[in-house]
Amino acid sequence: ISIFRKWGCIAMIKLNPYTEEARLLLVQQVQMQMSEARFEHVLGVEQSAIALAKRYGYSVEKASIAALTHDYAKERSADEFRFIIENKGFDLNLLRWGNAIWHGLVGAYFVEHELGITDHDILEAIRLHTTGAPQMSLLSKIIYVADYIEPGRDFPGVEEARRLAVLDLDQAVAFETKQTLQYLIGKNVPIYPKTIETYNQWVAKHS
Ligand code: DGI
Ligand code: FE
Ligand code: FE
Repeated sequence: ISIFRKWGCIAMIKLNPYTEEARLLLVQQVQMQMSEARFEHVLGVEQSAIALAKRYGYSVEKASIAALTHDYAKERSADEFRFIIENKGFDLNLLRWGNAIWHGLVGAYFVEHELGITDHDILEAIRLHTTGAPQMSLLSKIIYVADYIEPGRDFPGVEEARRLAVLDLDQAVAFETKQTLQYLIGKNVPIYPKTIETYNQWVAKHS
């Protein structure tokens, strides 16, 4: 299975039209890239993202594709990420960070080049799903929030995040940003500058 996951069967899939069959092929490609537990998380994010897309009037299909691919690269090796950063035009400062920051920002590169997904909104949503950003498209907000509130998540604050998500997506983005930053500071880990920019835009009160 590990050899299969590593070398096998990565295929560019035709997602337009996004039929039930096309979705299932994408689901297979994603499943091959990750553990069972992470795959369950991804399906949960898809469920939440579709609900939010319906709630806020966004394409259910694009929400599904972005959700299914948001953690596509999460189990890639550090060496693989480093290779892409060094050779495919990424900011070399990224080398000082790790999987938490790479799997979305650089992970979108794998999604584009291995799965053939070129939709800019989808790729942006993947890139921003961990850190957020001061400016986010509707899809980026949907994926950022869905990742946090999917049914499998269970941590203090998740109920409040779910409540806000149906009420006001921007408030959900702000709540999640504050919670995540507090959590990271509690662990004494370095904060990626974009995470702070997100906080300044969505949470901080400017006088
Ligand atoms: O990939 P998931 O686990 O579904 O969720 P995620 O992509 O939102 O977050 C992945 C990890 O990244 C999570 O443990 C929180 C962490 N993270 C988010 N922002 C930052 C961060 N870690 C560091 N060091 N710095 C950040 O700014
Ligand atoms: Fe992630
Ligand atoms: Fe995720």
